[in-house]
Amino acid sequence: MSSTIVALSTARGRSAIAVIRMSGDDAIEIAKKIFAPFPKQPNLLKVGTIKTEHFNEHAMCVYFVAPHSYTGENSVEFHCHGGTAVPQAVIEKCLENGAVMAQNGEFSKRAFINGKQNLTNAEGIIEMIDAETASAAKAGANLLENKLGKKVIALQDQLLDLLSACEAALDYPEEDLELPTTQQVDTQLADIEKQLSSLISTTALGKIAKNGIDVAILGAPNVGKSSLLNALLGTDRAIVSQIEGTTRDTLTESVVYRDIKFNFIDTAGLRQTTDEIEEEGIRRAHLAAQNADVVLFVVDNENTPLTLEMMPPIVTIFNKSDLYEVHNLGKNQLTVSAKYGDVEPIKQHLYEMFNAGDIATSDLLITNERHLSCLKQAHAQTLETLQACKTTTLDIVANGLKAIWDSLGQITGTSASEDIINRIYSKFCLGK
Ligand SMILES: Nc1nc2c(ncn2[C@@H]2O[C@H](COP(=O)(O)OP(=O)(O)OP(=O)(O)O)[C@@H](O)[C@H]2O)c(=O)[nH]1
Ligand SMILES: [Mg+2]
Repeated sequence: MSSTIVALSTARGRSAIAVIRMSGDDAIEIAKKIFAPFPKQPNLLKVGTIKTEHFNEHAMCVYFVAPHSYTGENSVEFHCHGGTAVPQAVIEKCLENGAVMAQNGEFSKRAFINGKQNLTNAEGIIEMIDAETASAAKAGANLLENKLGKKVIALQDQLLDLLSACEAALDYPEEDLELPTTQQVDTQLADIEKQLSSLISTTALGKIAKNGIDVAILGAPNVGKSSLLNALLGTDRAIVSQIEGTTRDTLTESVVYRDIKFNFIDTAGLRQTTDEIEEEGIRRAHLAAQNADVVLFVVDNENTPLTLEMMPPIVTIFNKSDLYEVHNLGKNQLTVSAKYGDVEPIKQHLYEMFNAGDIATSDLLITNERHLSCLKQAHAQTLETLQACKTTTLDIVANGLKAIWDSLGQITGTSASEDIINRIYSKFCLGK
């Protein structure tokens, strides 16, 4: 017996319509008490009235009978006027008649419990809701369409075949079953290892699809870093002046270029200083550079020594190209005029540098930390088991196979703990 939950499924605030969702054993009975005339059939939206304490709300109602609903339970949706007061009054009516307020993600969690979705589907929904670019939405849609789930299940099937062959031979030695040789296990496992590492290797592109590319803009004072940020964004975002040391705080703004989000970080000019605030700004500039995917090192003449020692790759930008000419541009060096020229070539360069074009053609990218850590664990166990194939007996190998199977199962949820499941669904908004 499941309680009947209710929540507003559309965003709060002023809007044309609001959708209120109710799910649970009594959802249809409760709806019948408050909405008339109640639809005669499921799955059809009908116009009617909800009598609330202070007013009559002209709304629409549709109901779904278990298991044919999003949650797999009896469910009802009211499509009423938007805003704050009307949806609130409708929710009150549901509560008065026995429903309880839903927790964040409770509808989706029930869908999981009722076998309507697996964990990667749920995470795909979250990624789609959060997506700011088409690439990010596509990565979410792939999860929702169960592309990763199917891949994981295929790998698990392969493991299960191996495991059952090992176990049958181990458990029923008297049957004289043909024992798979460790050599056979070895070949198949090597194939699984290859598939896992190729999945893991999509993470770099996955991160770009989901979060974009973090680009820190560094350089000496006055070389035109803030001018460059403004030009890249196409807006007058940062203060620009001929006074050295204008920018103190780091300043991050994003722009979408060919479906990829670029997160540009303007920073304080690098120089020796005794000014405490400026010093802090410079410390933050270095930090931004360390955490970025790439640094644009801006200079404003041809003779600046490139003395930047940092981790991420560096693209040197010879700015103020209207004032001088650069002879012999090297690899990862570009010349632009932030003030007078076109800075699109920088975006183009970064786009190509990170192979962002491959995102559109790739079928499956790992975009989720949790999936990555399960895959890495499975991969490490595969390597260990491969080693065991060479040095130990079949029963130890079988244990290894089980461990890999379990790690993969955590991705889709077949072997995930209650904690993990709760954590995933709590990320949902209310009403989802
Ligand atoms: N001629 C020319 N001047 C530029 C160009 N880009 C920037 N400037 C000028 O250079 C000066 C410094 O520009 P900013 O963008 O404030 O430089 P910054 O690197 O952010 O400086 P700080 O914040 O002090 O570190 C301003 O007077 C800009 O107008 C350019 O392409 N050509
Ligand atoms: Mg500046």
